[in-house]
Amino acid sequence: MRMYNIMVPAVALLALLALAVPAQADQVIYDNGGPDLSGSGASDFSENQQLADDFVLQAGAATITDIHWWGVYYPPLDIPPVDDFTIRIFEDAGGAPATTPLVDLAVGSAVNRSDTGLSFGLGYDVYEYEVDIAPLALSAGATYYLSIVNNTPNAPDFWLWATSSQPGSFWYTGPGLPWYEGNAELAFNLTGPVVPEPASLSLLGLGLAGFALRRFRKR
Ligand SMILES: [Ca+2]
Ligand SMILES: [Ca+2]
Repeated sequence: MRMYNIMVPAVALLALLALAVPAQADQVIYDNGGPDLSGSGASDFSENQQLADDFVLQAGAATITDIHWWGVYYPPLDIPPVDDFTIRIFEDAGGAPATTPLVDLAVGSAVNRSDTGLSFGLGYDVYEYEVDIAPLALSAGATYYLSIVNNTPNAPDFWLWATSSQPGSFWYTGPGLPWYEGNAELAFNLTGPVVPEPASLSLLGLGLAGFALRRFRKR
C-alpha cells in the first residue's frame, strides 16, 4: 500500500512536468518595435556613423538566438546586392554605451534580407533583416545596447536603421568620438528561448505534496 501512495504522485509529477515544461520554442524576448515609417539614421562604416539602442532582458529569457531589424538605403534606388553587417552589443557605462563592445559579430552576408513592400519619404523601400547567432546569454535586468552597422560598397551609398517611434532614445557615434544621444527608437526585436521560472515549479511541487498527503490521511 505504501508503494501505491508513492507511485501515483510520481506518475502525476512526470505528467504535470511534461505539461509545465513545453518545448523551448524561441519567442520575442525584447521588442523595440517595427518601422514607424517616419525616419531613419545612417549606421554605416562607409558613412563614419554608427547607431546603437538600449535593451533589457528578463529572468528566464536572457539568451539571444535571433536578431531582427529594419532599415533603408540611400540613395533609395541603389540597393547593394549583398550586405556587410556588423552586430555589436555594448554594456552600460553610466547611462550610455561603453567604449568597447562586449560582443562583436561580423555577420556579413549571413543576414536574411527581405523587402517589406513598405516605403516612406522619397521612395525609401523598407527592408527587414534577420540573423541567427550562437546563443548569447546576457544578465537579466542589466541595460545593454545593440549596435547594427552596415558597410555598403559604393560611395556615397549608405544604409540607415529605421526608427520605430519618435521621440525616444538611441545613441550614435563616429570614429574616435564619444556616444551622443538621439531622440528616437530604432526598429528591432530580439528572440530566444524562454524557460519557466523556478517559482512556478516550486508551486507545482508544493501542490503535489499536498495531494500525496491527503491521499495518505484518507487511509
Ligand atoms: Ca557606402
Ligand atoms: Ca531606446
